[in-house]
Amino acid sequence: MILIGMFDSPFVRRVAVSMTVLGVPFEHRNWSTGRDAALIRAYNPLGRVPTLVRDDQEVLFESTAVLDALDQDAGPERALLPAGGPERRQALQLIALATGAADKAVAMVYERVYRPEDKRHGPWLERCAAQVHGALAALEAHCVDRAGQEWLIGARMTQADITLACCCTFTAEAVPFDLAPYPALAARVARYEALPVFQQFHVAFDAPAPAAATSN
Ligand SMILES: N[C@@H](CCC(=O)N[C@@H](CS)C(=O)NCC(=O)O)C(=O)O
Repeated sequence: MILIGMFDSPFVRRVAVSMTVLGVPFEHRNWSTGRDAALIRAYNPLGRVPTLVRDDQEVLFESTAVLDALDQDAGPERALLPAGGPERRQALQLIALATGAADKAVAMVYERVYRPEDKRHGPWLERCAAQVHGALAALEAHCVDRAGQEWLIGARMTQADITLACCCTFTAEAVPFDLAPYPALAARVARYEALPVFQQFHVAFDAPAPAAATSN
């Protein structure tokens, strides 16, 4: 399989970590949504990452859809998203909070990268920041509830843990947001980030090139 996208994207990174946890080997194309937009569009009409080219050349995009396919391949015993019931609902809600925070962080980065400085819209940036803080506070509450438990849900690592680390680290590093006001969340993210599988795919945030440089 070929995974397209840079690991400073929380969405690409959660796929890379998940593939590694599931033991799925992949080739990596370190393509930027800025300078390599045309290359990415050849596989994904949206020009977004992650994009996964499967061994049979089927192309998947949208990280949730990619992860769903990987879980299907892995089978119900090894799938990273709990199979059903309250655990699945809870995992999906935690994932929604974490990816939602990352989505808003990406929007803030794009406002900075793609809009001229004198045209940036303060109320929009404030709204995004409030939404990120709302999500981080809700994640903090869950981490407080899970104090002393190794994983967010049940007794093994799930997609909620992977997504939490990837999205919170991105949010903290790319905008940046200080996680200190969320100590249980910060401690859990730091503990996950120290694991080899997270270290393997951690790279410094590299903002996409501004619009003027991406017309290729
Ligand atoms: N919901 C999407 C979000 C992916 C996303 O926002 N990717 C960013 C990089 S972090 C991207 O491709 N940006 C380029 C663009 O949207 O134009 C997913 O989970 O795959």
